[in-house]
Amino acid sequence: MPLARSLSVTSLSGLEEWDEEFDREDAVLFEIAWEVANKVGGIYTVIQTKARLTCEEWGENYFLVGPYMESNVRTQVELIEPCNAALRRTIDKMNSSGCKVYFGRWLIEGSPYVILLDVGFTAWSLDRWKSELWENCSIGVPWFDREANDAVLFGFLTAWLLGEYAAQCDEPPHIVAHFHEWLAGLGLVLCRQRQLPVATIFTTHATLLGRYLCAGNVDFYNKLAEFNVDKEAGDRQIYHRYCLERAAARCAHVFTTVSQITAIEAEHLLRRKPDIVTPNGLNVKKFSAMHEFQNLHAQSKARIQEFVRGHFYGHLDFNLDKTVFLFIAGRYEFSNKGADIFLEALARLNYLLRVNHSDVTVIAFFIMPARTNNFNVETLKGQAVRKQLWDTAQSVKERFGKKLYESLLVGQLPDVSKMLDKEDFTMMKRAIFATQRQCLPPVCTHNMLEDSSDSILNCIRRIGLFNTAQDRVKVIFHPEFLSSTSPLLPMDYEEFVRGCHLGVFPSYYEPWGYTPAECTVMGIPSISTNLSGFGCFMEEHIADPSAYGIYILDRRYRGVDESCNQLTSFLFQFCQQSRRQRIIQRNRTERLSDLLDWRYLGRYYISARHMALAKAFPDTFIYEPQEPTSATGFRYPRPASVPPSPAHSLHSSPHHSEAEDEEELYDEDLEAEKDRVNIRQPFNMPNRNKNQIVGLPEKN
Ligand code: G6P
Ligand code: 1S3
Repeated sequence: MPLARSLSVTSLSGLEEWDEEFDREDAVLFEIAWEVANKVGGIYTVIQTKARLTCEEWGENYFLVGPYMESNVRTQVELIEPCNAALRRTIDKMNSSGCKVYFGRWLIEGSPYVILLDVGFTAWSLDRWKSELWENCSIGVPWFDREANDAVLFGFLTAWLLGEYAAQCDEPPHIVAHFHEWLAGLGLVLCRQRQLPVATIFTTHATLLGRYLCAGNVDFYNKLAEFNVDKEAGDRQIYHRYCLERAAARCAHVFTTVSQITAIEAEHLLRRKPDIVTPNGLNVKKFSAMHEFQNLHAQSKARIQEFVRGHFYGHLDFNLDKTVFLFIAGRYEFSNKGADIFLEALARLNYLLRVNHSDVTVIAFFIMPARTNNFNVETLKGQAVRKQLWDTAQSVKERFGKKLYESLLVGQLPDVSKMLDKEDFTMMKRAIFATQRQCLPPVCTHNMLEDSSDSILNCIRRIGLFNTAQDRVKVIFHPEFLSSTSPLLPMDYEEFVRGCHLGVFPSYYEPWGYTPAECTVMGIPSISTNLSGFGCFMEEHIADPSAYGIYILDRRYRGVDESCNQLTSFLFQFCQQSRRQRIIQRNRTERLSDLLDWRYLGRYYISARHMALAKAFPDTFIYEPQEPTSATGFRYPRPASVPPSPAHSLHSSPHHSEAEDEEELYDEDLEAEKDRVNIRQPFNMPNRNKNQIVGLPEKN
């Protein structure tokens, strides 16, 4: 029956012509991760967004396996009876042996089946399982590491589940088990050690050592080959976790990671070269109206502007219509996520805008959760003052309207000088007095628990970006994830991103990087780096990324100061764009969405599964590696039209309005749509050295 298909080891090329149908009638797929129905970070997004496509492919034979967390289950999972007899017997057997295993549907797109394992309920087995782990694998897990203890329980339960399921099936099916990240990895190791009939895949989304080393001010990429990995892990007290991760990577039939750059990292730190790179995708929303995303940008921007009106009350001496909103968001890893060089570049941008007498103001948002005890009074007061001004304007308007109406009713034009009376003026003066402020608009929206040692705040203190009137760059640090129920900025993350002009993610350590990818599918330009999986991926597949609003910062060949200058110049260029240029750029950015759609990127997961099946069940599945002769892949060409430069150009008509401008843009964009590259049609590329992995120095 099934197919054979060749793949280069870490290249993304060579899959475009894939059209073979894979017979998976008697195959079952289990996907196992700690973040199934349990949001911790990026892996949740991978699994949640990919579910629809995987369900379409595997139907009733697809099961996600995760930990049972009561609060998550209450809001995200519908518990039901197991969907087939073998699974019912498996779960009954485990439950009657002292486990708590739940079955349900995860209420997300695709409604996949989930099997949830209550690790707390089997904590009584922890010591026994740890001894077994030590005896069989020589991995000792210390009692105080709660996360590692959970990994042990979850691993043993997963292996038990898979073994039991295989035993309960009348006809043994071909089981594929795909494990994500070290927390789920032990299940895989046990499957191999117990010789279960399971094809195993392990995906690492970041290596433990990579994350720790990068956060510690190490010249990571230049020293990759030199690290004494055991010692480094030991020094950081993560040796046992590292052993679990490395064992999973080494035992898997197929080992994958999310980007080429992390593939190299894994090769050095986990001592195994990934068999294939499985980049992260998203569910791309297609609007029936082509420019709906532009309208959404305008609507969301108006809401951010409202917040800014309140936040800067008393200091609104800048033109909001000429204000550009930048943002950085994500896990609070100050230098790994590049918040350090973003702040430094903002200080330099502030200087450049001032000396060039620019009329543009920049507001940079930092959305990174830290320990706080709620919003601060000054920030809340800002929104209250704004509301009061709004209410005053509304009541004066109402009284004005009433007088106007009465005057028209008696057939007279109103005497405008009498339309506002003393009471109205008093009310307005009182409202204006309320906007007087003795302090500067706050840099931080919350009371920070570790204010004096906070990295972002300390950096702001050092570079002096305090939101003064002279500053052309203002900073707002919101140390909490956004929520539509917030009394301060009631917007969810997606709405907020849509309303901004540019996402800035100058990461030093970023295996993939969902934040710039999310910007792209919403048509918002972004800055990423050639040390992030996303940045390298875009660099590889787009001829001129910056023309599409994908700015890729060089953090690989330049020193920190030079990278910072490059970032400053990206930001300064961006600030010089006219509205028309920004609209065109957004159209181009959004055109790249297809590239990040699971409908396309899901193929790499399919390949990984086929490879694993062929390795685990060689009598039934064949995998014939072929050496690729030429690198065929897709590549977005430069945009057909030259970059627009209407900022200084003159219109033939003196009354040419902005609305007319926009209509033209949309016409131009329709034309540009014809250039859209169909990524399913291979686009010829020049030959490329397959072993050269984009994102890292070539080996001598
Ligand atoms: C979208 C809207 C336009 C609006 C523009 C503002 O394109 O459709 O109506 O003028 O956004 O763009 P800007 O880059 O200035 O926020
Ligand atoms: C990891 O999450 P992180 O933000 O800690 O996994 C994500 C999903 O693969 C990835 O996008 C990110 O770069 C990694 O770092």
